[in-house]
Amino acid sequence: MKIAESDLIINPDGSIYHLNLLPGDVADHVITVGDPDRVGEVSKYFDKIELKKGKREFITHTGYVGKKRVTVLSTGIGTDNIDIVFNELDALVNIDFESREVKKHLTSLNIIRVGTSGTVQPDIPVGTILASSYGLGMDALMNYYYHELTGDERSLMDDLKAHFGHLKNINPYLTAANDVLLNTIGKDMHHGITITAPGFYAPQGRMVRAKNSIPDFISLINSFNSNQHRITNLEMETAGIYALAKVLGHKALSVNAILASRVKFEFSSNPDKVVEDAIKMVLERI
Ligand code: R1P
Repeated sequence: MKIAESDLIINPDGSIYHLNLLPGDVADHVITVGDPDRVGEVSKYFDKIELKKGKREFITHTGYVGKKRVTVLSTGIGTDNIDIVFNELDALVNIDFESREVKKHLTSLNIIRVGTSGTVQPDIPVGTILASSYGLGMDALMNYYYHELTGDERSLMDDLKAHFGHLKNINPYLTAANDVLLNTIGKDMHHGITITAPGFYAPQGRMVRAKNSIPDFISLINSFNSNQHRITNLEMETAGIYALAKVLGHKALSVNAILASRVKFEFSSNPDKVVEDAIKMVLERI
């Protein structure tokens, strides 16, 4: 079936609407980062850079790490941006832009987020590199997609719903990391459930001046425990990445550089070094 011009917008030069990329510009291994300035911090380790493109907050560099072709792309902040990036990345590899039809042979990308995050557990220090075993979305993105849970996800979700059930206006969604990526790239890292929040301040339990509607949010989060699964950290993209990757048939892993401890009230004295450690670890293992 032909996809309408209004549903899949292709620019006059044949590139996809927001990412400004042509089919062929994207490698099978994609690293996503929130901050556009972090794209160069990743690609400086490439042995060869093949292309640099961008539009708005979506900056892309594609090149080679050894013989492996890798794309690094900035998403900006939040799952609203993840909606755009994941649908457009998928279209670039799985839709024929000439016929506007889905290709017969689909490509499954390996997508690794390298982002920053705050821990909610006292035994996870600032400076830790943590791989998200699950993404728990407190945002609304997956209310708009058909999203089925596996057996494991369903039983964990039942316990999470019991724990967070009193938050009537929030409809959380849960997706597991890709197992293979978790056990290769995420090997030897801390693992845990990552909460994806729809904001940075009250949605992550911070209070500056406006009053929070959910009291003791961090205690509510870090007291959850179900069969050794606990919530380890907070950020703003992982759950959307895991859920949309699954819906679209891609593999995803979120690697978090822990810059803040929300229980020890600390922030890293050298955040760039923590992020650099995470970047190097991912590039060595990709
Ligand atoms: C908030 O400061 C931003 O930092 C984290 C959050 O997920 C959010 O995007 O990740 P990045 O450092 O990858 O942007």
